[in-house]
Amino acid sequence: MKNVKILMLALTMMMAMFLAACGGGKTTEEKPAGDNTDSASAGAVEAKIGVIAWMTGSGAGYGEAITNGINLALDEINAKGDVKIDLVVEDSAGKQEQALSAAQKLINSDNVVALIGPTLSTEMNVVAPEADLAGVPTMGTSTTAQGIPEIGDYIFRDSIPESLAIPAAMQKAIDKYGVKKVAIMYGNDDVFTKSGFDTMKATAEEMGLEILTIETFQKGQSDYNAQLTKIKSLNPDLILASALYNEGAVIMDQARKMGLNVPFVGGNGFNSPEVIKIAGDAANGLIVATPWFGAKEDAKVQDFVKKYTDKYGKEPDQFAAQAYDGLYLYAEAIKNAGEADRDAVRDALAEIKDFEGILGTMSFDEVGDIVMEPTVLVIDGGQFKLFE
Ligand code: 1QQ
Repeated sequence: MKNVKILMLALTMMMAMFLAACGGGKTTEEKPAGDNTDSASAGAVEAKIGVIAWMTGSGAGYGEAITNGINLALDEINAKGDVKIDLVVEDSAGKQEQALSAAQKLINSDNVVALIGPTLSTEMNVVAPEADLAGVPTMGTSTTAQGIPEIGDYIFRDSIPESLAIPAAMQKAIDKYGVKKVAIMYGNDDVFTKSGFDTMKATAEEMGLEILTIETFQKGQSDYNAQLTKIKSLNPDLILASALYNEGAVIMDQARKMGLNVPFVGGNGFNSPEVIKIAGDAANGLIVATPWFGAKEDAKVQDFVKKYTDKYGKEPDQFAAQAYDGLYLYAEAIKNAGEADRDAVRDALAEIKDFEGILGTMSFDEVGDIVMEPTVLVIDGGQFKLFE
């Protein structure tokens, strides 16, 4: 009994010594008086954030919306004064190699605390492993393919995964039109369009739909007559199309021109006003699911729509909204971390719960995916409307 008591006493003393050592570690980390490398003492935490977006070429409309959304958030955040963000923006041109060298420059030369982007999942698949290895928090605001946040602990996204959006859009379309037979079209040279296809096929099978044909295309293709002629001859009730806006809009235009007037269900890439700009009336009948709906009766949403429209002369889309909330999520994480340190910002980001953004109330799940509810929209009369 006595021996047990002595043992307990020794353990308690060892524990106390251990705790004292930990505490001592913390005090040595405190900065000496006069050191203002961390401006928290001056009121605002200063942080440099790198943005990689598709700014030139066939997907420049995505990058424009993304950087507009970020810049609007930047003005507001910096005006508030808790956090002072400095942005460094790089164009990836929608290309893997360019996205990767942009990331390397931002991480190693500009020494950013965190990254937003790149725009495409195809690009993110090469940037995220590099950023994760370097311990740089990275948030996709438009990357929706399966498996992006799973790349590593530093990788997050506030964009809606295809695996959530596509089944929601398909279910509504099936209920409304009594769909039984579908044709699928997808770009087989892009990570996002392939991932969207996997979800479309699996969901169609689960829902007991008959898949009449599966047709493929590539980025930059301009003629879809062969695929569409075959699809028309099979008489589907609905076309599932996994495409970026440029190819998606041309597909719809050519389909309508040959009298193929069935509804389309598209993924995230199709959810852009650029589709209406390119295809005009031929875009009517496109159904998509999105966390963003600009006509929502919500003060925060309407305030954002007004400020964005005043500043840029056009209405924001989902890409602008996700990017706007993305910078706000970082601002919140940096404020909570109290310092512009990559690890501290990563941890603070992972801990965000119920953040009120324009996309809704947001939290990250355990892998770094945002939890959100999609709304299903349809293009009708040349604009996105609620699909009911
Ligand atoms: C992805 C996408 C694209 C539509 C972004 C522009 O969702 O690549 O994941």
